[in-house]
Amino acid sequence: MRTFLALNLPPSVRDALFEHTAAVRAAAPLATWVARENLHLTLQFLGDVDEERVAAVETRVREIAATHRRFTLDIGGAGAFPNLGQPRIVWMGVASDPRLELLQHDLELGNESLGFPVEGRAFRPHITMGRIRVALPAAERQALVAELRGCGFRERVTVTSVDLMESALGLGGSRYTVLAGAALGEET
Ligand code: 3AM
Repeated sequence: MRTFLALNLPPSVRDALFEHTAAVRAAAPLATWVARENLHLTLQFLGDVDEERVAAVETRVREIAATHRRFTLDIGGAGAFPNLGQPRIVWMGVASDPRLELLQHDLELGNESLGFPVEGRAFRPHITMGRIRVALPAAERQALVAELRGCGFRERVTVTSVDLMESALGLGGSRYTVLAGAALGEET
Protein backbone atom coordinates (compact mmCIF):
# COMPACT_ATOMS: atom_id res chain seq x y z
CA MET A 1 0.00 0.00 0.00
CA ARG A 2 1.05 3.56 -0.74
CA THR A 3 2.02 5.24 2.50
CA PHE A 4 3.47 8.40 3.98
CA LEU A 5 4.01 10.02 7.36
CA ALA A 6 2.11 13.21 8.07
CA LEU A 7 0.96 15.71 10.60
CA ASN A 8 -2.79 16.18 10.41
CA LEU A 9 -4.56 19.33 11.51
CA PRO A 10 -7.45 19.39 13.96
CA PRO A 11 -10.61 19.27 11.80
CA SER A 12 -11.67 22.76 12.91
CA VAL A 13 -8.35 24.24 11.72
CA ARG A 14 -8.49 22.25 8.50
CA ASP A 15 -11.99 23.62 7.87
CA ALA A 16 -10.88 27.17 8.64
CA LEU A 17 -7.90 26.84 6.28
CA PHE A 18 -10.08 25.45 3.51
CA GLU A 19 -12.70 28.14 3.92
CA HIS A 20 -10.17 30.94 4.16
CA THR A 21 -8.56 29.87 0.87
CA ALA A 22 -11.73 29.70 -1.24
CA ALA A 23 -10.62 32.78 -3.19
CA VAL A 24 -7.24 31.16 -3.93
CA ARG A 25 -8.97 28.16 -5.46
CA ALA A 26 -11.44 30.34 -7.33
CA ALA A 27 -8.57 32.33 -8.87
CA ALA A 28 -7.14 29.26 -10.63
CA PRO A 29 -9.82 26.81 -11.68
CA LEU A 30 -7.30 24.98 -13.92
CA ALA A 31 -5.31 23.84 -10.87
CA THR A 32 -6.11 20.57 -9.10
CA TRP A 33 -7.14 21.52 -5.59
CA VAL A 34 -6.67 19.24 -2.57
CA ALA A 35 -9.95 18.21 -0.94
CA ARG A 36 -10.61 19.67 2.51
CA GLU A 37 -10.21 16.35 4.32
CA ASN A 38 -6.89 15.64 2.57
CA LEU A 39 -5.03 18.77 3.75
CA HIS A 40 -1.95 17.72 5.79
CA LEU A 41 1.77 18.29 6.25
CA THR A 42 3.89 15.47 4.80
CA LEU A 43 6.89 14.49 6.89
CA GLN A 44 8.08 11.58 4.75
CA PHE A 45 6.79 9.91 1.63
CA LEU A 46 7.31 6.15 1.93
CA GLY A 47 5.72 4.87 -1.29
CA ASP A 48 4.51 1.32 -1.83
CA VAL A 49 5.08 -0.75 1.28
CA ASP A 50 3.92 -4.34 1.94
CA GLU A 51 1.93 -5.09 5.08
CA GLU A 52 4.81 -6.63 6.98
CA ARG A 53 6.97 -3.57 6.47
CA VAL A 54 4.04 -1.28 7.35
CA ALA A 55 3.95 -2.98 10.75
CA ALA A 56 7.70 -2.43 11.16
CA VAL A 57 7.34 1.24 10.19
CA GLU A 58 4.50 1.69 12.65
CA THR A 59 6.60 0.27 15.48
CA ARG A 60 9.57 2.44 14.53
CA VAL A 61 7.46 5.60 14.23
CA ARG A 62 5.85 4.96 17.62
CA GLU A 63 9.31 4.58 19.19
CA ILE A 64 10.56 7.80 17.63
CA ALA A 65 7.40 9.83 18.36
CA ALA A 66 7.59 8.83 22.03
CA THR A 67 11.05 10.42 22.29
CA HIS A 68 9.70 13.81 21.14
CA ARG A 69 7.45 16.21 23.01
CA ARG A 70 4.32 17.89 21.76
CA PHE A 71 4.95 21.25 20.11
CA THR A 72 3.08 24.04 18.39
CA LEU A 73 3.05 24.75 14.68
CA ASP A 74 2.55 28.22 13.29
CA ILE A 75 0.65 28.03 10.05
CA GLY A 76 0.41 30.98 7.68
CA GLY A 77 1.81 32.58 4.57
CA ALA A 78 0.75 31.04 1.28
CA GLY A 79 3.15 30.42 -1.61
CA ALA A 80 4.19 28.07 -4.37
CA PHE A 81 7.02 25.74 -5.42
CA PRO A 82 9.28 26.27 -7.21
CA ASN A 83 8.24 29.94 -7.06
CA LEU A 84 5.30 32.26 -7.70
CA GLY A 85 6.48 32.88 -11.26
CA GLN A 86 6.05 29.20 -12.14
CA PRO A 87 3.69 27.78 -9.57
CA ARG A 88 3.58 23.97 -9.62
CA ILE A 89 2.68 23.19 -5.99
CA VAL A 90 0.51 25.74 -4.20
CA TRP A 91 0.89 25.58 -0.43
CA MET A 92 0.06 27.08 2.92
CA GLY A 93 3.24 27.76 4.84
CA VAL A 94 4.35 26.35 8.16
CA ALA A 95 6.98 28.24 10.13
CA SER A 96 10.20 26.32 10.36
CA ASP A 97 10.74 25.20 13.92
CA PRO A 98 13.66 23.20 15.34
CA ARG A 99 11.31 20.72 17.03
CA LEU A 100 9.55 20.01 13.75
CA GLU A 101 12.86 19.68 11.92
CA LEU A 102 14.29 17.33 14.55
CA LEU A 103 11.17 15.17 14.44
CA GLN A 104 11.28 14.92 10.65
CA HIS A 105 15.01 14.23 10.70
CA ASP A 106 14.67 11.48 13.32
CA LEU A 107 11.86 9.83 11.38
CA GLU A 108 13.88 9.82 8.15
CA LEU A 109 16.97 8.43 9.87
CA GLY A 110 14.93 5.90 11.83
CA ASN A 111 13.25 4.60 8.70
CA GLU A 112 16.47 4.38 6.72
CA SER A 113 17.32 0.95 8.12
CA LEU A 114 13.85 -0.23 7.08
CA GLY A 115 14.81 0.50 3.48
CA PHE A 116 13.60 4.06 2.98
CA PRO A 117 16.40 6.24 1.65
CA VAL A 118 17.00 9.60 3.28
CA GLU A 119 16.01 12.39 0.89
CA GLY A 120 18.86 14.60 -0.19
CA ARG A 121 16.59 17.63 -0.37
CA ALA A 122 16.04 20.05 2.49
CA PHE A 123 12.78 19.62 4.37
CA ARG A 124 10.48 22.55 3.58
CA PRO A 125 7.39 22.11 5.71
CA HIS A 126 4.16 23.02 3.90
CA ILE A 127 0.55 22.03 3.49
CA THR A 128 -0.10 21.35 -0.19
CA MET A 129 -3.31 23.04 -1.29
CA GLY A 130 -3.11 22.44 -5.02
CA ARG A 131 -1.08 21.22 -7.96
CA ILE A 132 -0.72 22.88 -11.32
CA ARG A 133 -0.06 20.48 -14.15
CA VAL A 134 -1.02 22.67 -17.08
CA ALA A 135 0.34 26.00 -18.29
CA LEU A 136 -1.91 28.59 -16.67
CA PRO A 137 -3.04 31.54 -18.79
CA ALA A 138 -1.12 34.63 -17.59
CA ALA A 139 -4.26 36.30 -16.19
CA GLU A 140 -5.09 33.20 -14.14
CA ARG A 141 -1.55 32.93 -12.77
CA GLN A 142 -1.55 36.62 -11.84
CA ALA A 143 -4.91 36.28 -10.09
CA LEU A 144 -3.61 33.26 -8.19
CA VAL A 145 -0.44 35.07 -7.10
CA ALA A 146 -2.47 38.06 -5.92
CA GLU A 147 -4.69 35.80 -3.82
CA LEU A 148 -1.71 33.93 -2.37
CA ARG A 149 0.02 37.20 -1.44
CA GLY A 150 -3.15 38.55 0.13
CA CYS A 151 -4.08 35.40 2.00
CA GLY A 152 -3.98 36.31 5.67
CA PHE A 153 -4.71 32.90 7.18
CA ARG A 154 -2.86 32.32 10.47
CA GLU A 155 -3.29 29.57 13.03
CA ARG A 156 -1.30 27.95 15.79
CA VAL A 157 -1.92 24.28 16.45
CA THR A 158 -0.50 21.79 18.92
CA VAL A 159 0.95 18.69 17.30
CA THR A 160 0.18 15.60 19.36
CA SER A 161 0.86 12.73 16.96
CA VAL A 162 2.66 11.59 13.83
CA ASP A 163 0.24 9.77 11.57
CA LEU A 164 1.07 6.84 9.30
CA MET A 165 -1.16 7.45 6.30
CA GLU A 166 -2.39 5.33 3.43
CA SER A 167 -3.03 7.00 0.10
CA ALA A 168 -5.51 5.17 -2.11
CA LEU A 169 -5.80 6.34 -5.68
CA GLY A 170 -9.40 6.46 -6.79
CA LEU A 171 -11.46 7.93 -9.58
CA GLY A 172 -12.14 11.14 -7.70
CA GLY A 173 -8.44 11.56 -6.72
CA SER A 174 -6.45 10.30 -3.74
CA ARG A 175 -8.15 9.27 -0.52
CA TYR A 176 -6.09 9.35 2.63
CA THR A 177 -6.69 7.29 5.74
CA VAL A 178 -4.84 7.22 9.03
CA LEU A 179 -3.41 3.71 9.54
CA ALA A 180 -1.87 4.57 12.91
CA GLY A 181 -1.32 7.61 15.07
CA ALA A 182 1.98 7.63 16.97
CA ALA A 183 1.63 9.84 20.04
CA LEU A 184 4.27 12.42 20.89
CA GLY A 185 5.29 12.65 24.53
CA GLU A 186 3.40 14.95 26.89
CA GLU A 187 4.61 18.51 27.35
CA THR A 188 6.62 18.96 30.50
O1 3AM B 1 1.99 16.70 0.97
P1 3AM B 1 2.91 16.92 -0.19
O2 3AM B 1 2.24 17.49 -1.38
O3 3AM B 1 4.18 17.58 0.15
O4 3AM B 1 3.33 14.98 -3.32
C1 3AM B 1 2.92 13.94 -2.44
C2 3AM B 1 2.47 14.46 -1.10
O5 3AM B 1 3.36 15.46 -0.65
C3 3AM B 1 4.12 13.13 -2.03
O6 3AM B 1 3.69 12.47 -0.85
C4 3AM B 1 2.70 13.24 -0.21
C5 3AM B 1 1.47 12.43 0.05
O7 3AM B 1 0.95 11.93 -1.14
N1 3AM B 1 4.54 12.16 -3.04
C6 3AM B 1 3.74 11.44 -3.86
N2 3AM B 1 4.49 10.68 -4.67
C7 3AM B 1 5.79 10.92 -4.36
C8 3AM B 1 7.03 10.44 -4.82
N3 3AM B 1 7.12 9.51 -5.79
C9 3AM B 1 5.82 11.88 -3.33
N4 3AM B 1 6.95 12.33 -2.78
C10 3AM B 1 8.10 11.83 -3.28
N5 3AM B 1 8.15 10.91 -4.25
